Amino acid sequence: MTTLYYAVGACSLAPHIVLEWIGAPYESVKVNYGSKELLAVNPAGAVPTLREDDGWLLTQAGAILDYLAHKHPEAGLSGGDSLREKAEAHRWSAFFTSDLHAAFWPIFMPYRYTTDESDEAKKAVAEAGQKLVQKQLKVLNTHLEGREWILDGGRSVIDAYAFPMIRWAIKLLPGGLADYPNVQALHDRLAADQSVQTVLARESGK
Ligand SMILES: N[C@@H](CCC(=O)N[C@@H](CS)C(=O)NCC(=O)O)C(=O)O
Repeated sequence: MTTLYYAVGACSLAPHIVLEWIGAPYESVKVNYGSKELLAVNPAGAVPTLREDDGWLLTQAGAILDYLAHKHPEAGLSGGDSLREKAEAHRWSAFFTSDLHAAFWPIFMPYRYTTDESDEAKKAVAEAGQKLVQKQLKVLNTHLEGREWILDGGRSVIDAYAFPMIRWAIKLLPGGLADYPNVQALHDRLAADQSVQTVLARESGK
């Protein structure tokens, strides 16, 4: 059985949702960052990490999502198979990994971005992160104008990838998603999904 190592509130929520959408049997294992259990499967001590029955391990959210979409073509979550559709899926996967996810790091872990240990310095780093997040949300909001899902091929792993980050934005931005109505609409569409609710309940221990 496929096993997903996840942490509560982390980006691992994305492959967790995708596994639920796919509907094939899987196991999800809750771990703590840097724990012995997690380090045994991912030397970076980070989630998500995926393990297959034969011991094969895969890290990096974008790679895991792409793998799951293509391992289960019957679920129709790849966003399409034409050359350009595949390129668009890679484009948005890279956007979430490198642009939006990375923009949250200074907010979550400001101490990694300054050698100044004062609270003021860390606050300034976090504020810079917020500006960066807003910049990337604007890109996503513009793209979503008139669209139901991020890719032309319909609901895909990329929408699941967006979901944890949109939740972080709601929680961490002073104005929430007020300036990003299309992002809010995508969030609401996903939040209304039964599989998404199942995973959120599991992750929060309900
Ligand atoms: N580039 C990696 C980043 C994974 C990552 O850093 N995940 C966070 C949770 S969202 C984590 O495990 N952080 C723990 C840490 O950095 O120590 C990916 O996209 O999978």
